[in-house]
Amino acid sequence: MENTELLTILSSPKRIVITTHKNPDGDAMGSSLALCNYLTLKGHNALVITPNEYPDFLDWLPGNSTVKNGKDIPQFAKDRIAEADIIFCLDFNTLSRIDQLAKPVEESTAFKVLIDHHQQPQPFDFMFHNVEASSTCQLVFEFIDMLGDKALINKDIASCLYTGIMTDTGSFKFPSTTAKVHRIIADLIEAGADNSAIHRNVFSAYTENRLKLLGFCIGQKLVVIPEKATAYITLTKEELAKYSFQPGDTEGIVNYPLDIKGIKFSVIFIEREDGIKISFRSVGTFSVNQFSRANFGGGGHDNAAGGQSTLSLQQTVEKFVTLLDTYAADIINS
Ligand SMILES: [Mn+2]
Repeated sequence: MENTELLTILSSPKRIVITTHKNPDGDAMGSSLALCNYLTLKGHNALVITPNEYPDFLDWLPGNSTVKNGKDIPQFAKDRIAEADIIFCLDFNTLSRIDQLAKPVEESTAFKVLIDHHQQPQPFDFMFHNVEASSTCQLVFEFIDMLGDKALINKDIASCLYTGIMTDTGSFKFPSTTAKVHRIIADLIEAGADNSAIHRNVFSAYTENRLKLLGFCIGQKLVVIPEKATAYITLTKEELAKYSFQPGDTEGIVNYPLDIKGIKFSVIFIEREDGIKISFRSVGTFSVNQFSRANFGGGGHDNAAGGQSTLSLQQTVEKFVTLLDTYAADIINS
């Protein structure tokens, strides 16, 4: 569909639901709240509904207090989705990523818009999609710009967008951090985003337990396989409980093994009630998106992907270590 048709749809006040992936991260919440703030400014009745809770270090985001957690109030979420004119799906590529919200979204007759940068998205009524984009927040910036409303990006919207670009680029160091990304960031700072405060809000907001959990992972749970340029960490339910695990506490831990010289592939396996949650990271050409799709029912980006396993933690790790024999050459040459 053409942009002009979307412009027509958005030209009168609409009931809008914005949703994002399970276990929302900085890009998921930053993009959702930026878009919500923008659509509200434009006179729409917009609401962000998440599939579940998200970490405390995102609580300061402008508009946070209006967000509804669909897990806490399932009937409300279903009703709002059912009566929506437009549903925006942000930072995910397939409805299975929004858990129990998938069915109501699928059944809704609303006009459905995808704004996302993950690979191989399913079809939507309107797709603003680019796998080259650093983040969904970058795409929301470009989406607002495309609608001719860049001048409406105020401090609140800019702060949300800055947050997601910052977190999805590893603080502006991943290869996706192009000159264009820096120009957008410059625009966001000019629009009022307090970059220094945002970094502290997000990255210097650890609880004592979270910092100690990180220390435990690196000090006692890190397994390094130098001949395969790989390192991994495992966490059991008991270990998480010992450090009073809160959502978000394990976020980013998977990146640390890549700080070891020569390590190109890093994985964390986390035991949850509903199975093993896995995060993959790589540097260079080794695609963890393909690795996860082929072996662990997940996917994402070339250098950052998620996955899962219904085997036990030990069996999952054994499967992984066996697979390394097949992939070692690709990892080492990455
Ligand atoms: Mn993202």
